Amino acid sequence: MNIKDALSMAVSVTPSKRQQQWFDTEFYAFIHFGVNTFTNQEWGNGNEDEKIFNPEKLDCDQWVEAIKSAGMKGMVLTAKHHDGFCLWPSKYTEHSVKNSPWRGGKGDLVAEAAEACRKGGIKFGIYLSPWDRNSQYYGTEEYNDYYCNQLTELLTNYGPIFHFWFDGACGEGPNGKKQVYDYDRYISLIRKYQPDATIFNDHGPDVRWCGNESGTARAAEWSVVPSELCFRSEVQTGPMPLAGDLSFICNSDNDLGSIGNILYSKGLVFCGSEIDMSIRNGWFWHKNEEPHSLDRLFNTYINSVGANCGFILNVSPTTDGLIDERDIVRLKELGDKIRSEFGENKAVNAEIKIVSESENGQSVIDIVLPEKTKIKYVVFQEDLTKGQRVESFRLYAKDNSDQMQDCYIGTCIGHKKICPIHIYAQSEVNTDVIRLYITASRAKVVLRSIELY
Ligand code: FUL
Repeated sequence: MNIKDALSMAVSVTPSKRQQQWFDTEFYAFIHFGVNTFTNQEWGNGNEDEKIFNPEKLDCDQWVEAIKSAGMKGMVLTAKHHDGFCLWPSKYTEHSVKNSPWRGGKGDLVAEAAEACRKGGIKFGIYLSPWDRNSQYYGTEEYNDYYCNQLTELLTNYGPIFHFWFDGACGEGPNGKKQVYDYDRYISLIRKYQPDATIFNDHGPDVRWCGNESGTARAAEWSVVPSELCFRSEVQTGPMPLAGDLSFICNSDNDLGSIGNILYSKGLVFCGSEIDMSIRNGWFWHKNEEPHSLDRLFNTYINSVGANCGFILNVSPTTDGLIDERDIVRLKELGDKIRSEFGENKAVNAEIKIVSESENGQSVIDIVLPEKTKIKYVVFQEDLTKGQRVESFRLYAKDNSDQMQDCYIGTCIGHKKICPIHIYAQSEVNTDVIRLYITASRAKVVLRSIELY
């Protein structure tokens, strides 16, 4: 097989409908809430008294308003964290809201959160920790039944779930044993009851972990990656021409989907990367922590949503059951900043001119504006139904002396690439022509959109 055929094979790997929907959701919230909120811990040990859980002013509509003010389009709730405490009155354990004073033991927080999302017009998702430090079954085969029973309750009683989050953490349970998780069973239950939900896990099937919790995407974040990394995803093609040993590959590596890796893979999968980060240091609320700066959050947005990743930003309700006022302010600032930076697409009346195009993937495209316009960002999307193609590109802008000046060098594009331009040490240019050089592409480039802001 020659290199061209191998690259066409890589390009034939495309997202499923649910993966495309997930990519289009782009930015959504994580909510970490549970007994840890009341013990001021990050990881509960599983023997917390249910009576400590009493968020007296709980108001999920307030959460949804705050989430929407940041421009987020969904919410994923920790229905159960590692401590095993369930935010819904599960039939299968006593360790839940039903034994807490909250709503007189009659409350169901999953139901309230799902309803608030539905009312507020955002999507609802679930996190159910496989690691459970409370369950007596943990470490035995019976635990997989227990987990599947809980999963079934969550998948069948709370309406549509857009995203399901499997935490990779696997520690010891109350009897000192570790559990072998039956992921095949868990995944088939989700497919059965919620076929449109994407499933996140370190190794796929639909969405993979970006490899850190600090909000950092790779320089080139490919969605087409070796099945050796995402071994829970559906293999779409392979073996690749140099198929060999990729057993070293791991999700904290800096390089996953480069040609240097994929040519050696036994098979390729489509699995997008998700950036998970909390608005503060902790995942749960701690009174003494402050939200990250607006700059840090906005940059993370640019380097996640704008770097071919999804962005799940965690917000943690307080012991009252409300989002902290400090976070409310920061979320709104973030939303305002995103709305003002990306408010008006200046390319709507632009002419797109193909200057040159070659079969080997290289091409030159001019974006010609009717008049000189101030531009800060160039935003591209590839048409992923045709596979992820672009390896590298450069941007030039015509300056005041009609010279083409380089203003950005990029790697892959994928679902979305936001390019903040830099020219003469400025982050804005007054121009009427932006030129895109596709310097390397796995096949002829197919863009879904070109926008200027
Ligand atoms: C990790 C967990 O251990 C943290 O507590 C948190 O839930 C984070 C999102 O995932 O693996």
